Amino acid sequence: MNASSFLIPTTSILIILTVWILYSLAGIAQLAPDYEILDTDSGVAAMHIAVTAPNKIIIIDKVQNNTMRFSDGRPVSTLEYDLDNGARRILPLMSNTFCSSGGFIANGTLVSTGGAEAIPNDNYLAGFSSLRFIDPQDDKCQWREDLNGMMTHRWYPSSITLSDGRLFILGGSKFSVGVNNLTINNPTFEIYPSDDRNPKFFQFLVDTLPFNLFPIIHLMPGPKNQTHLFVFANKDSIIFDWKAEKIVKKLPRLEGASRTYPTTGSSVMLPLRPEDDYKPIVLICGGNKKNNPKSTAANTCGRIDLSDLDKANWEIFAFGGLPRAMPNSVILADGKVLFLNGVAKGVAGYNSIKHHILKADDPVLNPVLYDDQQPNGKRFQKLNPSTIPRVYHSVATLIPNGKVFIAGSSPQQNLILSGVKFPTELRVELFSPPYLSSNHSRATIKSVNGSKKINKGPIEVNYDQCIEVEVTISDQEPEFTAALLHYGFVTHSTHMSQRYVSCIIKNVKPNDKGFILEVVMPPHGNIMPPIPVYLHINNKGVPCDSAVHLHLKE
Ligand SMILES: *[C@@H]1O[C@H](CO)[C@@H](O)[C@H](O)[C@H]1NC(C)=O
Ligand SMILES: *[C@@H]1O[C@H](CO)[C@@H](O)[C@H](O)[C@H]1NC(C)=O
Ligand SMILES: *[C@@H]1O[C@H](CO)[C@@H](O)[C@H](O)[C@H]1NC(C)=O
Ligand SMILES: *[C@@H]1O[C@H](CO)[C@@H](O)[C@H](O)[C@H]1NC(C)=O
Ligand SMILES: *[C@@H]1O[C@H](CO)[C@@H](O)[C@H](O)[C@H]1NC(C)=O
Ligand SMILES: *[C@@H]1O[C@H](CO)[C@@H](O)[C@H](O)[C@H]1NC(C)=O
Ligand SMILES: [Cu+2]
Repeated sequence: MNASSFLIPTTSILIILTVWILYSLAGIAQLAPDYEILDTDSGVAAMHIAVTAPNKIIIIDKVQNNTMRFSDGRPVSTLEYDLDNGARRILPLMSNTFCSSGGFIANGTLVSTGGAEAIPNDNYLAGFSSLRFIDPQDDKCQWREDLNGMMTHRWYPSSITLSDGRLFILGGSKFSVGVNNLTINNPTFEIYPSDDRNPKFFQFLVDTLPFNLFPIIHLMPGPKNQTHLFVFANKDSIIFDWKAEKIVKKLPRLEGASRTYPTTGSSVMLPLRPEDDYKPIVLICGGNKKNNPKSTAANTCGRIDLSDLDKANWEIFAFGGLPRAMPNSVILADGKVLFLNGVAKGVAGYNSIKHHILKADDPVLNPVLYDDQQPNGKRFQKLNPSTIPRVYHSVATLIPNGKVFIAGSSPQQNLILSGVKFPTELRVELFSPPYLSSNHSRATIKSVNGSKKINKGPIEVNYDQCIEVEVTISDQEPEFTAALLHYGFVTHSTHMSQRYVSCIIKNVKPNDKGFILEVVMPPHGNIMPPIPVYLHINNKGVPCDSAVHLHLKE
């Protein structure tokens, strides 16, 4: 071997080593398996999202200068995104969706509720009292709008599907505002559909001013026919009977930070499990003590067990060691909760370029994973960071393959793609939670209740019904669990109607190809409302490769 032929490999090894060291220092090498860029341009900024079919997500923005245009050049504000091939189908709307809520109703229709002022230049009407309907069962579905579908103006309201499959719509203000106040507050609720055209007064949203937009609502799990909701705003919470229109219980204050807009935290109803008698436990994490861009975000969570309302009280503990405002909270296929996105400093609201005001800063790039089955002190695990800051107006949701769809971040009044600290983020990421790097095999669902037509529209199932689920798997000794998930309508850190219900598996029978599982559906609509859901089958905590779309019916 002569000198020069020795030199070349040494040089290339050195280059490779240097590159590797630089990558490792930047933390990029270790990121690779967890995050992938699904798309570089979501077409519209992802302010609101809802999974509407196994491979479809509806993305709703406000009216702004989005990259996706109609043929006449007007900006698009909503579209349907295809997870399989990135196809985007434009969904025209008449009104401005900034910023709305939404949820599914019993017939499977997604309803979007409320919005903001007209944008005459782009030919959009005011959406303050609009209801918008879309039937995702239909491949060519388009929005239908009723501009006066709601009885009042609602900007930054919340919605949740009730046990009877109707939509409960709560609060908001009558016009756009940075912080809610007595003059423009809308302390009422209404239910869709309903013959009653009077909004109902809701004192709690007066008592919780000013940090009470996008209030947190969870459906109490029953018993059957119960009409109770958990409602939280600012630092306070109540159990409210929507039928009797009465407060059932005022719960103790969650001391520390405020947790709703603009001091925004995030909340989930933890997984409901038949073996625990569907014990309702609510978790709320993050927020801020002060409505101040310079204020460090809350580094605590509150957890409250609501199974005995007289004893219910908040347990307060550290939020995985990281302060965070504006987190997203995504319940994963194994029932753990992923908190991601958001900032360590500041609050929700628009930055002002003109006045050099950043409402929020110090993006938190590491998700934290919460496991309620662990003892206090061991519940959180910090995960590898993303490289993409996601501040105000970012979203995330579980999708049927067990990954997490992450999009958005849009903290300026208008779409701005460069020249500012936090430009509008159009990149879409997929995050693979730790369960996807496990070595246990993933099940494949082959049929449900005898039907092989899976994920070609939701399969109807009934409460209490025992359905046969046929799976194949390479594991000879699998340990299955089953759960129904509703992924919810996501905006402003509020994951409306998101719900996880584990299901009893009565029997597992091997057959020639795999196994037949007898899975029992939940008993009634307070456990899981009668809407489209996804059935996830896990093996040793590892999700199946694709959950199956079901529609729970009475
Ligand atoms: C909208 O974006 C286009 C580029 O996509 C730009 O040319 C135009 O000036 C923008 N309009 C406004 C009002 O910001
Ligand atoms: C579901 O109900 C909504 C609202 O009542 C209605 O607009 C829609 O057409 C219905 N969809 C189907 C598929 O029946
Ligand atoms: C409430 O907010 C509106 C909109 O910003 C503002 O015009 C009004 O003066 C405020 N009222 C009070 C009492 O602060
Ligand atoms: C629940 O309500 C339905 C219809 O309103 C009624 O038929 C049923 O008996 C009720 N069940 C219970 C447990 O109260
Ligand atoms: C999976 O298996 C590989 C090779 O056998 C091993 O190196 C790795 O640590 C395993 N991973 C987990 C999460 O158990
Ligand atoms: C499920 O299968 C059972 C037995 O074949 C049948 O009686 C039932 O109607 C099916 N349920 C649905 C919702 O298709
Ligand atoms: Cu907003």
